[in-house]
Amino acid sequence: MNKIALITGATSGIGEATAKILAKNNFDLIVTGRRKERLGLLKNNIENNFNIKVLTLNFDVRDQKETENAILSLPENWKAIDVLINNAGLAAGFDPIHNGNINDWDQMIDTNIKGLLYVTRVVSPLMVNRKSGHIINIGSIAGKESYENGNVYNATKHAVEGVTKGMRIDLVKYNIKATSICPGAVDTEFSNVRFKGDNEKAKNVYKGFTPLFAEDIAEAIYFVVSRPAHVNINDMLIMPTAQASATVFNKE
Ligand code: NDP
Ligand code: 8X3
Repeated sequence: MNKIALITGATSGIGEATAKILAKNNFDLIVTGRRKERLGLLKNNIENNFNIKVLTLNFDVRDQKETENAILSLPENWKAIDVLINNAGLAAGFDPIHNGNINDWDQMIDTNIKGLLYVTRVVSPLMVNRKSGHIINIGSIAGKESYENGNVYNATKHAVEGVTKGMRIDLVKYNIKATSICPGAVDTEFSNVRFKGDNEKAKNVYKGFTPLFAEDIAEAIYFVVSRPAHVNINDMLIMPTAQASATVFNKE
């Protein structure tokens, strides 16, 4: 029987690349996100290329009821989720704290912290019942250090670090693994979202050096989920070779 992975934020970037690499390695998938059309395209693409099954769940992780209802609506056999990848997240804005946009703050806190918790609150009891599971939270270099204008995004990713440690402690007695994967700069839609569609600004972020690509992180996630049962990777910090810290780059 195939293992089952639920990936939040599978409509682009790291989540989408992870769906593809797990499909290639015989995981059945539950892929989620707000953009329903993209979920349908991803399902078709994966099912046409790999011999596995894909279910799509279309919900906004910021809505607790919608999140709970969507996951609890899964057919019983799909509730045996082996791997949960809490990937949905974003940065919104890039302002100093005294000019911060409150809506941006709310969106980041509601998605990156509360959304991750809402999903985990529904999926983790299913894992506890089966005394088996693996929760992977996508943190960031932004959760290891703060940088200028990163303030609230930094705070949300520091929270992901904290809660991953807490999950590991609470769930160890149920044989459940918890891992945080913390990338540096990855060229996805992340910066287009942060800069609200200003694609020139977004492109600039990755100019003059080779950033990570979504597939690099997906490969790391597959490595982590494919360790033997007695091995857990607690934390993985993955950087572009040309990025030494949140702000120090070797740019041309
Ligand atoms: P993308 O913007 O390409 O992907 C973000 C994903 O999150 C999308 O699939 C989006 O789906 C989903 N998402 C955002 N908000 C919500 C929401 N409210 N409800 C449901 N899904 C949501 O960026 P990345 O792939 O780069 O980002 C993935 C994760 O990696 C994020 O947590 C990010 O913070 C983290 N990260 C990114 C880095 C980078 O440099 N790119 C570095 C370190 C960490 P949809 O819009 O369809 O809902
Ligand atoms: C995304 C990486 O450095 O842009 O988490 O915050 S960074």
